[in-house]
Amino acid sequence: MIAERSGACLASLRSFFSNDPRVLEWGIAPARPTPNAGLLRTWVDDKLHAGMEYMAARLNERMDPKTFHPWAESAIVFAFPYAQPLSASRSQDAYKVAAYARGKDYHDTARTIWKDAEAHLKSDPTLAGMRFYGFADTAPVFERDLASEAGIGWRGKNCCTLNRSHGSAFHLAGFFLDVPLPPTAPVEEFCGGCTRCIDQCPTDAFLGPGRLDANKCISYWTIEARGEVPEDLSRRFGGWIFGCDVCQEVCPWNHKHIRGATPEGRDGVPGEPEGTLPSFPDTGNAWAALLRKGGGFRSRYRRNSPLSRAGRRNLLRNLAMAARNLGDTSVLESLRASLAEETDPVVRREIERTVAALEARAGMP
Ligand code: B12
Ligand code: SF4
Ligand code: SF4
Repeated sequence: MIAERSGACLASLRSFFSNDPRVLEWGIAPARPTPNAGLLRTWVDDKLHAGMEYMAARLNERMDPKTFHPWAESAIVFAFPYAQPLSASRSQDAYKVAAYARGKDYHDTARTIWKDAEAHLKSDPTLAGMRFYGFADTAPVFERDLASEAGIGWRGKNCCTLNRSHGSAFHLAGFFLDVPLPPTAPVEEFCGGCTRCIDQCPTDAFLGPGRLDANKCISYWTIEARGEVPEDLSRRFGGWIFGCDVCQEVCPWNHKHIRGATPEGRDGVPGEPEGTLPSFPDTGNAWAALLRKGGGFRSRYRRNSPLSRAGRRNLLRNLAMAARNLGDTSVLESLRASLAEETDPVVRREIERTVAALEARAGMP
């Protein structure tokens, strides 16, 4: 009976994933603590999670899927591409948004894929009563480690799950099943002697290979943190206003994808309906106008975009930091207008600093 269920499940998974153009890779891991679960505890104990308290909460569940779902036997992990390819060609003078966020929210894409998978699996009468739980950064799951266990890729020194065919420009998601399945073989590690990601991180956020201090990471500060960013750190953020792709852009395993792609050329994940991407401002002034109160940010990005995680307030703070770093005096007028209406002390301070720095740059008294 168990063997029959496992066989049916494996066949159904194979037929689903081999016909789904949205998915780059998939694999199976046993639902048990991964051999590296201890790395997660050390990371939290060392306070490398900065202000992300959700990483410290429910740590045991994150380390062991069985604590989370005692019935789980197998974890199916799949990878699907970022909304846009990584781009090395974007100007150093530009305001930048991470590739994954330049499109619709990946949680929605993941949910659609796993719901389709669930329907496909349960259409087989042998599997109709199976237990199923989907995740895509929506639950306490150690996704990159499960991905390594499921043979999706290896753990790069930049922490990202890396794959020889696809680089790292993909998201991870998956689902737990109550069916025991044979695990996929893990893949070999191919970083070799390379250390480009560690050497070229603008804020020196890596304490060592695969060990990221979120307290120094641009991605943490621009997406997750709501407080004031230490000025000696924000000075190194360049034009990033949401996330950061540097440690992936410099990775040789991503270069063929960067070279082969027109930066804004693909509309979303292959296999999804076209025309789902919200457009992005291309100048500091246009960003500032969008981020004014009533400037349209909420209606454009509230739903269906990763930018909603940072929200209008954080993005305005980030824009002010980036304008200062880029020395973009053309946004002075717009930022003064924002200052006149903003009440949040963190955002106000950031804009004031920028206005003062840009006025000095423009030679204004
Ligand atoms: C918290 C978090 C963050 C934090 C902390 C990142 C971090 N490195 O821990 C911040 C906000 C900084 C962040 C940034 C980003 N994130 Co994030 N994040 C998460 C989250 C919610 C948890 C990650 C976690 O557990 N961190 C704790 C540490 C210990 O775990 P880890 O880095 O995942 O673990 C591996 C390494 O530490 C490595 N390791 C540890 N020690 C050692 C030692 C050696 C020698 C080696 C080789 C490796 C190694 O092994 C661990 C297990 O595989 C996951 C979703 C999830 N639920 O898992 C997404 C997730 C990891 N993020 C993701 C993405 C896309 C990003 C960004 C690229 C977004 C951006 N462009 O700005 C950046 C990349 C930054 C980076 N280089 O890691 C994707 C990763 C996809 C991929 N291909 O790897 C995930 C899986 C979300 C998703 N479902 O798609 N993120
Ligand atoms: S995302 Fe940016 S700041 Fe964070 S570790 Fe990578 S290169 Fe450094
Ligand atoms: S840049 Fe080099 S060391 Fe870093 S993840 Fe890529 S191959 Fe590995």
